[in-house]
Amino acid sequence: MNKPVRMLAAALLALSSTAAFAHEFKLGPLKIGHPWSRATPGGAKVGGGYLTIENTGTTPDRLVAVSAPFAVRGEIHEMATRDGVMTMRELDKGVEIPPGGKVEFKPGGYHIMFQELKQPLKQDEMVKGTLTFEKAGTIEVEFKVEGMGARGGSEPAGGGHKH
Ligand SMILES: [Cu+2]
Repeated sequence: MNKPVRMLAAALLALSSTAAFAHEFKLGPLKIGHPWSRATPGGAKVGGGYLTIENTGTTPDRLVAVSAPFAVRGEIHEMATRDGVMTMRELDKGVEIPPGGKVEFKPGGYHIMFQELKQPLKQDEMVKGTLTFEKAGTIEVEFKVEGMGARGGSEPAGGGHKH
């Protein structure tokens, strides 16, 4: 093996061993990156959903609905700090994905909220969910369930909204 190839192999190995299980879905001009969720304690009624949506097209689209077989319903939420207070609200009209733009759903920002879970989400499982866009239509994706503490460090303690 010559040197550059060996370095590449080492880099790939490092990447795969440090999590970075990245999966992607495509729907028309939309690229949906790494949908993930967090493991829930038994009896939990809500779970979160996170992903990125990139619009490689020339017209805006909009994520308008989310559903999953493991929850009674999915909602699109936004968490934001207003006047120093962390608040959350449901976005009835969904989230616009501008042309050439990329929108990130992550803890502390836009997120999907799975309401009335029918089963706990277990770490390392892949769970199915369906995303519906105003123009591009519907796509089934899989959410990778991460550990309970995954990227949750930025959220307020005791706020009662743990996702
Ligand atoms: Cu929420």
